Amino acid sequence: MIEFSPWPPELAERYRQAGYWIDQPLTHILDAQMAAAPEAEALVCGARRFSYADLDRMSRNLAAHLAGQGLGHGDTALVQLPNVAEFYVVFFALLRIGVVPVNALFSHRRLELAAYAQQIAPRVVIASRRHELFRDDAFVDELRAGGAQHVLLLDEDAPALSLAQRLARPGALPPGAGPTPADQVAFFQLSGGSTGTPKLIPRTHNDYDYSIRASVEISGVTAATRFLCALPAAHNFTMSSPGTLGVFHAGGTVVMAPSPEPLACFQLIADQRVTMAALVPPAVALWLRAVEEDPARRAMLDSLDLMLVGGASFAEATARQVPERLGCRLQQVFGMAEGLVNYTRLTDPAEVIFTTQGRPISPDDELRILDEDGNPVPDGTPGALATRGPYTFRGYYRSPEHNAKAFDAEGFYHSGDVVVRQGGNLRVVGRIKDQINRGGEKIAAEEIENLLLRHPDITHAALVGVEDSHLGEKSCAFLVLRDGAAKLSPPALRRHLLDLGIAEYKLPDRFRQLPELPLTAVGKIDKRRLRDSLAAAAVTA
Ligand code: OOB
Repeated sequence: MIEFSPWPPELAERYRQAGYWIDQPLTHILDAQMAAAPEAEALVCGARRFSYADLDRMSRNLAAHLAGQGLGHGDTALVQLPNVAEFYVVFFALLRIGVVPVNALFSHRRLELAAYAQQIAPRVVIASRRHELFRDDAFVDELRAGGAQHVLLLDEDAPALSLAQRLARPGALPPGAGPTPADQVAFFQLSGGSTGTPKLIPRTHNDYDYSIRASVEISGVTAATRFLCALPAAHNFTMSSPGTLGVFHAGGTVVMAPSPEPLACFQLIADQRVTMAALVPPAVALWLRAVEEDPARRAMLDSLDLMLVGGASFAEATARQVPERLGCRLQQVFGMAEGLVNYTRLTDPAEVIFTTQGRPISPDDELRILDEDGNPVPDGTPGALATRGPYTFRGYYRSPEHNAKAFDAEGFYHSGDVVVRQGGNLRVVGRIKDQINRGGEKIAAEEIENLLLRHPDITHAALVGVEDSHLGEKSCAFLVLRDGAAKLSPPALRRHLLDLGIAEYKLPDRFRQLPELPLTAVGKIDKRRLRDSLAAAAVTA
């Protein structure tokens, strides 16, 4: 079994009593559709269409192959696939035999994948030759040296390595193969992070399944829903809020889009009669602009009924434009891979939908909004969010030190968000975690600072967020160089970071070199002053 921090027995008991945890593995999502409507359309991916029966058959073929190789409970997999149907085939195949995957984002590069591999020691690797890391066999060989025995690749010709061949070759599951128990880890979600290394979030079948079922209700997903999967498939928003798994749960159809780029998405919406989409705020802005540029495009969005927006702060003025310009309803989502998800409800008054990020999924989501001394603040006053509940995790994988800081004695997870509660709804108004939210993509400042410090000429580094009209926030790295070192150019600094293998979205947008970094009274780097200096420079510029 994969270790994780369990809920205390009395809470587990309560979540079962209340009907949240129903002790079914996530594979039940597929089994239920196989019983109800196997020929219904599950997925559209480019020119390919997959029924639930196709999805089930291919995932069983792969599961049978892997189980036949001796893989099962206690094993892990590192998966990196783009937005393609195979993402779900692989996910269900691994769940089917109790192999626990980490689904890396397709934008992740060597550093992120190596960090995940180091933490889970995967026996299985499933990736795509279209990704630069897998274009040749160097990284695969490294993973093999670390214990990965089974490698399957998409867009690969060699039969031994070809994922496509494995999905097509019929196989039967050996007796005894099955998912992990529902109260155990099903897979790992990825944390946006605020620490030096990317952290993993164990999610159990029970907790994840509940968040999916409840989200399906809240967003009104049905078998008639046709959902556009345009954000990265592996992200928690895309997977479960209510996301692709929510759509499968309801028997609807997922339409894969390679990215949220508006014109390609509009065409898919028109061709595939998409009814529901999920976007981060900068993508919404691009969609609005595309309609503004050519109002005739609005007709392409005819079938679109509901747009979910989350992942980063969504300006009220932009929110108000969604129904007007895109012709669909809006639902705001404030969630986290760690668990807690808040939604505005479809029946809420317009003011609530435009000006808040909604309220939690569950009556048993316990929220505390705390001042600097850890005391609850009154409604209407900003405070730090802490939460526990039936689908909020209880600890990062193998990270006792960080867990000691992220959780309090009562098991509340401190998300690092600053929120205001008003009339039962939350507004996200700030952040105390050392993270930059670059249009929904999260950057842990410490991770980038550590990598900058690996440059021989850099002695101090601090990464801070800078306001940005499109992305909400961009990143700026403040650097102090070794005495006598020549100034470093931004391209050279980016090259240094890329050579270390980070995802491109984590590259600082700006660099500033200073003789020294300002310190607080206790001698920590004063990031507030750094941020203020940028804001002041923007005003005078
Ligand atoms: C979602 O998940 P993550 O894990 O990438 O990021 C979580 C963090 C939150 O702690 C918060 O800082 C920020 O992203 N965030 C928002 C937000 N939604 C997320 N900040 C302001 N307004 C919002 N609406 O981002 C995620 C997971 C599930 C559903 C939706 C988003």
